[in-house]
Amino acid sequence: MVVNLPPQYHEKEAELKKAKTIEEKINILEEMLAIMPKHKSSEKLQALLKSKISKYRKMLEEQTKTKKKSPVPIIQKEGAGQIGICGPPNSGKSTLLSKLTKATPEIGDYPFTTKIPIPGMMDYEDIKIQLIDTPSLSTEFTENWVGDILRKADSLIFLFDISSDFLLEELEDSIKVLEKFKIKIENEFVFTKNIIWVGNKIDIPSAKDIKEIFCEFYGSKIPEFVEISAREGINLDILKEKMFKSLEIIRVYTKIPGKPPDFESPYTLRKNTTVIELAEIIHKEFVKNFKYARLWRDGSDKPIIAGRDYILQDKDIIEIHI
Ligand SMILES: Nc1nc2c(ncn2[C@@H]2O[C@H](COP(=O)(O)OP(=O)(O)OP(=O)(O)O)[C@@H](O)[C@H]2O)c(=O)[nH]1
Ligand SMILES: [Mg+2]
Repeated sequence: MVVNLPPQYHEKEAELKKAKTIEEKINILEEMLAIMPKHKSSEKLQALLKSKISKYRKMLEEQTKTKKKSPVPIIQKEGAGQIGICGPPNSGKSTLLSKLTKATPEIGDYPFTTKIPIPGMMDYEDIKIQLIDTPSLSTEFTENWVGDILRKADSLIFLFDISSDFLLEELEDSIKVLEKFKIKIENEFVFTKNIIWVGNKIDIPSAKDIKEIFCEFYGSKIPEFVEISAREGINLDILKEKMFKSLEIIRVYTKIPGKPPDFESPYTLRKNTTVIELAEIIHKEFVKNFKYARLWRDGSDKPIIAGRDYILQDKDIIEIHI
């Protein structure tokens, strides 16, 4: 039997195809059911819609159940600093983690491949930096624990796909999530953490044109961004250096008088740490009986005589005298 359906029904049908969430699908199906003429000829179609609605309701129930059950993942900090990798879906976050560490995250050419945070340790010269790959940022799907992980990290990489035709939408949507997570200040392009902006997939030819559009919209807001190809390994050394700088830490090597410096295990300290603060970390005795420190800087073989409040710099070699 032919069912005479009003034009609004077909419009809803088209909407249904585009609907992303289960909730949206249920709403549209209910509207379709309401629009449909209620007579004998449409009984079969009505039943079909009803069964679809009940199927989606079940899926929704399951989803809420698993959401409630899944514990919030916690990642213990390791190494000299922790950097969270975040960004829009499919931008290459897991690929980047796999290139910079020994971790083997799942990589897929579809969005939302990563469901749980994956840590990995990256070698940077003589220290190790912990990276965490996270599920992508989307206003619809990202769970709140992703925000916890990103807030706790020492700094962040925001990785976007600079060859994507939907780049501006993707950026806007992900940045909205950072706002919800209180990592971005509301209505301002200001962030509560050090963020390294990274455009990935520059090996794809379309990246050139899309970069122009990106610069037009974001150029004044993000004056500096690194262009890389995670897959082809382009500019990863530049990125690694930026990652180290984003942590705002320094390495200091200690030395016992008359012996060579210990280059094996540097102390990693906050920028602007003083000689006496380091002495405190090494041993209380050094603080109590501190006289002076001999300090070698920038590869010079002439030591500087440094007092308690002398500010240390990256790669200083220090000998504390008591
Ligand atoms: N051409 C090119 N493709 C890349 C590059 N980096 C990643 N890809 C591809 O992009 C797709 C997505 O990569 P993933 O590393 O899974 O991306 P993701 O950001 O972790 O994705 P989700 O976890 O789903 O959000 C895969 O097909 C990768 O092979 C790159 O530098 N160049
Ligand atoms: Mg991933």
